[in-house]
Amino acid sequence: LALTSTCALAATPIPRLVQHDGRYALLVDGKPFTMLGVQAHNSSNYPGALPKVWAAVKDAHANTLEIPVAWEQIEPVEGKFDFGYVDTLVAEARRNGVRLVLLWFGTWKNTGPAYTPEWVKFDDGRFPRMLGRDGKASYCLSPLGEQTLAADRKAFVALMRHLKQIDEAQRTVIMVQVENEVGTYGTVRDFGPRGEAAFRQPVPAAVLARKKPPVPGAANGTWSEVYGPYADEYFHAWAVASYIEDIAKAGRAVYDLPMFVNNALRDPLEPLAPWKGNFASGGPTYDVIDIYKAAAPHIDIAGPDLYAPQSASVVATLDKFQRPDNALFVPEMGNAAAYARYVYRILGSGAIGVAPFGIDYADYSNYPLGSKRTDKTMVEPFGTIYAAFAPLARQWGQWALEGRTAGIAEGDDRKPQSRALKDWGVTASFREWQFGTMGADAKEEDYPPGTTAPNGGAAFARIGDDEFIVIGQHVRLQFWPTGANDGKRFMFARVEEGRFDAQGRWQMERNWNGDQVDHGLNLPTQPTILKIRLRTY
Ligand code: N0T
Repeated sequence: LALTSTCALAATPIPRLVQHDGRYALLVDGKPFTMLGVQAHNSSNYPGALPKVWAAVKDAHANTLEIPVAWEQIEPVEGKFDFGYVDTLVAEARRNGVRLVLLWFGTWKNTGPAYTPEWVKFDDGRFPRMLGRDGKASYCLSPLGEQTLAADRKAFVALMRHLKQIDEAQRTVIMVQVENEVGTYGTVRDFGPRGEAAFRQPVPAAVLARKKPPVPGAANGTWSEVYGPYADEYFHAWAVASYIEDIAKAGRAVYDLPMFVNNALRDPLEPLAPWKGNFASGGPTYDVIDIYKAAAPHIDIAGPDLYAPQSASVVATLDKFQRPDNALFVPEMGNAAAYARYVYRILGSGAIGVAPFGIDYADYSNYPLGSKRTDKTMVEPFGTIYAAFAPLARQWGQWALEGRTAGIAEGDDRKPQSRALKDWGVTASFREWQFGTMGADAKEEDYPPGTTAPNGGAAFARIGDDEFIVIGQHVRLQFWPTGANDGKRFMFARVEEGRFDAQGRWQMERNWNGDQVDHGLNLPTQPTILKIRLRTY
């Protein structure tokens, strides 16, 4: 018996990120896994708070819960660790049939030290704060504090060691976020003695090799010589990323789970300019992803937290964070209904996962960042979409890795959008009735109900040369021949509506024809799944 269980243990592969031609999949139990995630509220990381979390996870049809583990709760007294909450969390996640992404709230949570233990928070001598340019102390712990780093690393390693002990056989925990929305508000870097000394050092070769200066500078030398007006921010990004690297590396040496950082964004649409107080300096903003890659090779992904709902901003951010060297992963986005349509865009783009934030029935509303609501009606816009994707979570991850997917979310301009899916194009249009075409002179009251705010979207998977799976809502789709099919005549061979069963097998419910295809494929309010086959003749 002992032998059997040892074998079973060794046979559960550890989660890992794989890459193929610049596209990614998160492997869980050795197979691609699309994370249909939700994140709990910040203060729900206690056993007594979990029932209200699981209820929302269930309504969301999520397969993964992201939830904090706070340094203050695992090491309230220095050197004495308490993993009671972690044990409860992991056991309950298994009972609820979901995976976990743990968020390490250590030295920095939204840049601040609030989740450090009291023995850290109030000992400025041992755990120094940064100094601003004016010499005044910042609220933010310095990334150059050696004792802070050693203490955080020690606690994180203890957590990873404990996870290995309790979870190696089951792999309920699939990823770990190291710190939360790091960087610093109010000062661009640490101007204390350590900061000044480090700032005068030459830029490390690994950084030089990856990060080109936005304005011409010296090929090597000090931060100022190479990066000119960007030197302070880039130096701080390097200091914070190096600190995180040290923690992640030590943690992975003990238990090698994929690890990531999340970012409170800078505006992706305004022209790049040196820091002027408008975002957290030193965080993994899009312009310093190269510095994070150079300084923190044990961090797999820098992910954007989407809290600006404007479609132009969301699209620009997704484009900046999805790179051949950076898997697309959205660790947080607002839980307001306006964000739900972005799930199609994000998963269609081949992201490894996404998680609306604050999906939790604790009586706390995230408005105006998120929804005004705190009940089922807050969860539902995400839950209906996740329910459609859920049986496909494995298959979708495989299709994404193979580059077979695409996604569209209705824009704030309500205009049609097109995508090329190899030899077929598809155009999505919005606010259309299911039959016929609206006149150009349509007034607001002429539009279909439920379309006052943008909420349409569709995700596509090209499962054969002429065959597609589409999941979508509030959208009209029109296919057209392109590439090798360019100029050919074509018809639908088959437009099946149905669903995937729990084993991921297609269950056809009806075949769309006649009115249901003559005016485009009109996906209704509820997320709908089609299996489409086109043919040329
Ligand atoms: C997020 C969450 C939580 C355009 C806010 C968002 C979470 C943290 N921070 O509920 O605190 O732990 O990661 C920052 C949003 C910045 C405002 C952007 C407005």
